[in-house]
Amino acid sequence: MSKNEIQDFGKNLQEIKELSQKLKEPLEEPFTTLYFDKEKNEKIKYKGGYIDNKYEGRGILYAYSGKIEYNGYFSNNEYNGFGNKYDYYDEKLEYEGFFTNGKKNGKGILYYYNSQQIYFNGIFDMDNYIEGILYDPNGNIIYEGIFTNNRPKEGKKLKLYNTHGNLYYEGDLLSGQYNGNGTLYEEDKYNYDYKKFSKFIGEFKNDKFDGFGKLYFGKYLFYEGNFSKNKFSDKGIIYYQNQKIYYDGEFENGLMKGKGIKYYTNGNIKITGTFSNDECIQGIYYNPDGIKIYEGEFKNGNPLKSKKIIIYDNDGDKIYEGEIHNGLYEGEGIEYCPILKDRIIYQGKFKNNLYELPDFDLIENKDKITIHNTKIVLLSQGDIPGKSCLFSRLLGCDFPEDTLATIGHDKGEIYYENKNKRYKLIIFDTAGRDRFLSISLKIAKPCMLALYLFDLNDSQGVSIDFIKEIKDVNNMKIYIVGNKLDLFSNFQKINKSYLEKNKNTIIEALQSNLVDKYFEISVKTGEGIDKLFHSIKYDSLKYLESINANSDKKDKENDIKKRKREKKEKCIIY
Ligand SMILES: Nc1nc2c(ncn2[C@@H]2O[C@H](COP(=O)(O)OP(=O)(O)OP(=O)(O)O)[C@@H](O)[C@H]2O)c(=O)[nH]1
Ligand SMILES: [Mg+2]
Repeated sequence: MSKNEIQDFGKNLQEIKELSQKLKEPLEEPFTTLYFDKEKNEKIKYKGGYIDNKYEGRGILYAYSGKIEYNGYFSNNEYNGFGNKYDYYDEKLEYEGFFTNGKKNGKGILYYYNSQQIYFNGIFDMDNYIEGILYDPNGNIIYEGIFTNNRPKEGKKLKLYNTHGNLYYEGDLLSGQYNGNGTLYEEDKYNYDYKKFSKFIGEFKNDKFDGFGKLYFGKYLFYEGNFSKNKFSDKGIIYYQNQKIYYDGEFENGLMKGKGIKYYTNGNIKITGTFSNDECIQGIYYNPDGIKIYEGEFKNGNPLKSKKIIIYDNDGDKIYEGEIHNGLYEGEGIEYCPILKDRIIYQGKFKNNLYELPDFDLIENKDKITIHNTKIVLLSQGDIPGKSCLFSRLLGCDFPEDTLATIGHDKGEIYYENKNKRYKLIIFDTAGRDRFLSISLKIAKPCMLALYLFDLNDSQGVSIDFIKEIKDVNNMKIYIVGNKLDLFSNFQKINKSYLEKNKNTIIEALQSNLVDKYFEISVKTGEGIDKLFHSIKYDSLKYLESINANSDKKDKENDIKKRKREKKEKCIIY
């Protein structure tokens, strides 16, 4: 139908009302009456013309509720010609007009369900509106003209309602589709990807979200940004329900892809990096307090399964760089000193969080002796930091309830295996009181490693001078070991406030290479002991490897072996 043939819809209305009036007249006799239940003859299903078991001519069709569903003309069992169609539940008028084979076709009027005001007055083509006037629930004209897709063909800022009077779209239309700016409400139940959405405000192209827009779930803003064919695209922001930002970054095909930042609900950054398929594949992870914890490539967004990662401690210093699997150091990696920035403790292969121990051939020296033992000493100065307790624990005993001040020294032996070879570690526990120090340093003479213990809680301070004295004994390796970590809360452990007094001295000792490693342990709870023991084994084996490769050193070791045996001995086999 062309524009200049536009109907006078006022006439349309009048004509239809007159035809409907006629339908109020009683049916002409004779007519057939049909029942829902033939036997009981109770509920009438149909009254009217009935030929060859089909509704034919004028008739009234009833719903099982007893209400009229249709009053009008039939042909071949279907609505054909003029008729009034009602809601089968409460007999509210839905449509009055012409039908063809059960479908609205030709002139007709649709009504709002609740108010029974006119919804649409115009012309239908097999149930589709093609031309006419659309009204709002208050009787105001929304649109007058041609329709496409059952919507006005073209218009700006149109408000469209469903027949229940609910607004479902407010905006621009072109070719009967949402095109331009608009707001779509969930009432439409239109076939969109985001089924849970309650409202979209933004740009449309051919019925799809396309361009900039805001998408709401329930009453909350869920997404604000660009869309392409209904999907998040280019740049956008996803919000938490509390309306804080969850993700701010790039999208492709509805998923996070490209550069982006994820946030915690407290507003702090959680991850910044590169995303793919909604997961961060490369970037930096922060804890909720804003402290950097991981940096690298994340497998399926999981930093704990990564090929290339840097792990940071709470001061933002690197503690590990390399491969990690299920949260454990596994594969090639570098471990850094926790208190001295960029100081490498170990570089090489890791398994189960621990570094791989060296393997080498044990050689007999000229006296037919295979050197497989190393000696270490526990030292402290003045303080009673728990040397004897550590000594007991290393020898496999429980944490002792009571300890006596050590007088003189104790000696213990540990056997352990590595790559099918057996090694012995001899440990000397010494007396820490000042008056015994010169004896203790003599005990240290044959040792390749000294553990300089101090009490993290009640320290008299780590002393550079004492470290130098140890070093002067035989240039041995030194670990500084802070004990009694159990006396601190998690909070204190995170900010390491207990280290303040000694941190600079320890850093100085590490930087000047007087000291090799720094550990924090609790002999009482066992925290850090495995790591310490592993490192002792590693340095012992490295030492043995070097003396096995160097006969001079072997002989020297042999001489040391021949010295007189210490009085007290304890032994453990690992
Ligand atoms: N809370 C706590 N107390 C510990 C820990 N380790 C040792 N202690 C306590 O520290 C005190 C001293 O322990 P020792 O092992 O005798 O100290 P020491 O260094 O051998 O002392 P000397 O032999 O006198 O030089 C004891 O009361 C232990 O119970 C620990 O990890 N945590
Ligand atoms: Mg002791």
